Amino acid sequence: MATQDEVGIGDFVLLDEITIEKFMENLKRRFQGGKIYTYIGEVCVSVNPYRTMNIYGPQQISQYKGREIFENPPHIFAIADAAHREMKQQGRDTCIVISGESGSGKTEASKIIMKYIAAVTNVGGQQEIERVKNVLLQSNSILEAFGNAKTNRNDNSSRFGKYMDINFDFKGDPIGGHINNYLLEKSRVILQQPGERNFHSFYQLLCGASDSELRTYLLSRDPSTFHYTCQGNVSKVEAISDRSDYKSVVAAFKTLGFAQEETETIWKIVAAILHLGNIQFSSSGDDSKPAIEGVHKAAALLAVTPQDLSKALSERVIAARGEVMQKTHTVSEAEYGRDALAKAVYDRLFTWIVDKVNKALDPASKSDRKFKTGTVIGVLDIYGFEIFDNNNFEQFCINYCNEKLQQLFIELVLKQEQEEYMREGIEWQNIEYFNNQIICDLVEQPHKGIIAILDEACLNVGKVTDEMVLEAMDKKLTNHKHFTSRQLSPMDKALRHKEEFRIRHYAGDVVYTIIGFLDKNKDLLFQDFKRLLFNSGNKVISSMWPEGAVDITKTTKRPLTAGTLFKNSIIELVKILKSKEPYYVRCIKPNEEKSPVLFGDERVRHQVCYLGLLENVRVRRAGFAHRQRYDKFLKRYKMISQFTWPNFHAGSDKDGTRVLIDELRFSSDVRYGHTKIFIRSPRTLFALEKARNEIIPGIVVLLQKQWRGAI
Ligand code: AD9
Ligand code: MG
Repeated sequence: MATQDEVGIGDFVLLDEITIEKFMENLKRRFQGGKIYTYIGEVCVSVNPYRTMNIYGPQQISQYKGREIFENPPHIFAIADAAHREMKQQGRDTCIVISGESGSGKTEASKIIMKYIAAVTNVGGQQEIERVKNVLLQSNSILEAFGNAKTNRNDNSSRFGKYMDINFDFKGDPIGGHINNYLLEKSRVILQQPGERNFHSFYQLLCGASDSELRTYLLSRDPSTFHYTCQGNVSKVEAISDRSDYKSVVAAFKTLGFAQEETETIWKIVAAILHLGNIQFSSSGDDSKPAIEGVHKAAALLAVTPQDLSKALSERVIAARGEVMQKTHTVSEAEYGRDALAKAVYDRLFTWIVDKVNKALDPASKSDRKFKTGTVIGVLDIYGFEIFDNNNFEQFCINYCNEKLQQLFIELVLKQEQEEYMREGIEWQNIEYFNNQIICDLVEQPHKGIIAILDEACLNVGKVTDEMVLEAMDKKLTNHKHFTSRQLSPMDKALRHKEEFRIRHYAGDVVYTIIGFLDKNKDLLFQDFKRLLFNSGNKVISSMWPEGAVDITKTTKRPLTAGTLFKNSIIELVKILKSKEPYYVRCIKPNEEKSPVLFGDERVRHQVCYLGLLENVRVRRAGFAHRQRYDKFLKRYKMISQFTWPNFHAGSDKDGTRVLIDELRFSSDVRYGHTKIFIRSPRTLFALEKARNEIIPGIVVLLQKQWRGAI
């Protein structure tokens, strides 16, 4: 329980009635009263305030440091502290799973958590730990520059998934970390919807670089002169200063130990991509190569010759039965190739940067002292559920990933909780909830799932079109409750075109267009480009493309598709999260207008429902706020009773627990399981803690006296 803070109720478990109306009333009252955090037991519900809150300063840090969740008003610091304390005291890996739709505040929450952990650790002021903390914090500005962008949902939308492990030593100080990144939305490099931007890095370079740097990168300052930064028709975002962000990123590169040559290459690649986007092709007659304009700048920045770049853009080498042949591109094939190159170069750059950040964070890399990696706290901040006017393969992947996280929440918070009551022999009224496993299956099932159907089409050597993939889906998914298409329900008004299909996601219906799915799933890049970049005169660029060294006549195994790779990585992620003690932050977006005052009842209610928050409260409340093994319970509270202090000798730990609870008259609030005590109200726990805190000083004095007497 949170101590009663003045606005509304700090823990939904304590509402007098669990209805959606009461839930909403409390959430709204608290939001309007400036209280953005509310608990459901140990789950923290966070509503995006869309304004700077003065609640993350040193005073709050010391207020929450080392305190139990229920001792203070709700705050994300309490969750961070609990995860840190659990890890330190119990030696268990923990993780903080932050979920919620696009723009609900996940990335901000993850940064607040990291800052808190940095603030409460390294009291001894060790230099190496200070360095690690700096690297951890500053890695954010680099990853956001290259992996975030303005979308129509969020000005600083994460376009990649990020799971970060922070490693701690036995004192609980950070000694390193590791980032896993998930599928970057690379199509944004070449295409932006109206109102959206490319990745921040492009604008940072154009706005932040000095005139002389711009000359090095052969750039003019105006984003509207580049095809890859002008399509959305916005280059400036009010809340973002590209200029100062550029400076922060450059400083962060330094802190993380990127060499000057590496930093320069990174920006050269960004600039080269802008120039690639401006390359034009025109038909120069039947069957001959397309004429190309504007390759020089991109070639210079990539350290390849203009001739080689032109060649790679206008024709490709193919090997059939050991023979090598040239095949000339049409204009549209050449344009496709150019865009594929731009996307691949950016994607590879991003992965390379993440690898470099990981090297700077690697706790094992400090050879002077053999670090043991110790325990970890994982922080998950992934792209939130999103619906746009046009939803493509990327939204399909992002939304699938959110289904998996919801499934994890259901598993750990709703399902296992109820199973534990049964296991422990506690009387229990089952709580119904929507299990989205059926939607996860729709996407990931072998043979019948959407990814499998896509993969099958990609394997086909004949000409397969996106439309044919949709037909295959229609056949295999005819009666699926969560899938439909124009073919299956012609009267459905939401489906405007025959290329569209709809998935009924846990968080709402999304209409996807199948166009581009096949291509993005195959995710091929002509070998010619790989060879070109491997042969770059810039050794940093060359090192990014080792597969360019492969001989064209050597048959290589067909690589896994983008969909399957993503699915595998998310399944792996879920496995990692399941192996740790989870803490949850459930983020809610109060309105679409980014307003600090608007609380859109309908929008919020929708999120509360699909996140399963009400069911969470019901399970928690009909159940028990707290449970603990008898031995642990007795160890912590035995000093409260003269019958159990200093030790209980009259029976088992369970008997001792019972004696203690009876004496304090809490019997009606607890149930005795086979191995654990279950406490219904957090108030009881709070009272136990209070009694313990009052008694401990007296015991310390007593022990000191005894100790002195003994010597
Ligand atoms: V996405 O799925 O990556 O598109 P997020 O990560 O959930 O999304 P983000 O954290 O980026 O959302 O929050 C969106 C914006 O809300 C931020 O840029 C801030 O302007 C604003 N925000 C979110 N949380 C806070 C906060 N605790 N205090 C102040 C906040 N502003
Ligand atoms: Mg984000």
